[in-house]
Amino acid sequence: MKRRVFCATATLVASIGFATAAAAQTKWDFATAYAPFNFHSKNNEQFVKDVDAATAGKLKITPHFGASLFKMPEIKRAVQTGNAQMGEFFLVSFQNESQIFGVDGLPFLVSSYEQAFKLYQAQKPALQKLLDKQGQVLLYSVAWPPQGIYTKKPINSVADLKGMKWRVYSPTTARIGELIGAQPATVQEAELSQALATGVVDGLITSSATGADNKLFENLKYYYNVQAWIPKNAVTVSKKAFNALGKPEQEAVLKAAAAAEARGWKESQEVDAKSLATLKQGGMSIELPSAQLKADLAKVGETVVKEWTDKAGAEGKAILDAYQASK
Ligand code: PCA
Repeated sequence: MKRRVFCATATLVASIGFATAAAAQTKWDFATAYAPFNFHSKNNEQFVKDVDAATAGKLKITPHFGASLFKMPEIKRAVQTGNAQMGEFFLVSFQNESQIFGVDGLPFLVSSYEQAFKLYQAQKPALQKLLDKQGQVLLYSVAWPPQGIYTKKPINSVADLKGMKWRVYSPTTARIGELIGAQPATVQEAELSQALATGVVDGLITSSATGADNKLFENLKYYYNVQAWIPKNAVTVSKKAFNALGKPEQEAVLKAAAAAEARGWKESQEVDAKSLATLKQGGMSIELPSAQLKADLAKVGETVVKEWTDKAGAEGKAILDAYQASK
């Protein structure tokens, strides 16, 4: 009997010792959806290194690239429920949850990175509030390059897009698909090459970067640089995980996040130029839209913006007003 008590105490002492050692180092999983060579992924990797250095290894973040831990549409919820402490997801994909997530997917609202950043500043308070309600802290948000149209055949007007198997990634791109008479099909970026190779889709709107990352020139021949919008990824951390950190570690995370945001926006612009060159090298024709295509797309855009504004109500209007005032 005595011996058993001794054993239990020894185990207890040992496990307390172990717990103290474990508490000295916090480990987070960081779920992301894009390949390790993608510019967002590289930026995230640098963030992880910066946090590691600033906390002297006290906070170890493991990034999981290429949707290896969770698929992109699951990542936000994974952070929300604590299944991953950190995650990166594509904001406009979540527009059905709240219109606030979709503001940077509205056609022709911004025509430069500078304007896209202003729109982000106008969106940010509502975005932070929304994510906070969902148990998350917004760490940083980085823009993809402007979105253009990839096709197999040349297009001169929206009528030429009719019947296309149109890959979509958000409620707005699905709505655009309907308005142009295409057949919308949701495909995640991680499955894009396969969907094109197998003919599930044969046209889409995305960035030069995603075109280059996925070698879209292997299946598609034209890129219309219409610069329709500049959407963003968001990187968030579970509020619970963040609050469990000591003050110095919290500060290190926020400082590294601010640096990641600035670096990411700069890199996005450089990657756009590099990716356009890669597409060209791969044999893709880089085109500017014809006057007709531009006018047709502008009309589709107007419908989409109006529908969004109706749904987004006062909060949406406040974002657009703040943006217009800051322009
Ligand atoms: N690439 C991602 C999101 C936006 C972009 O440029 C995609 O196509 O899914």
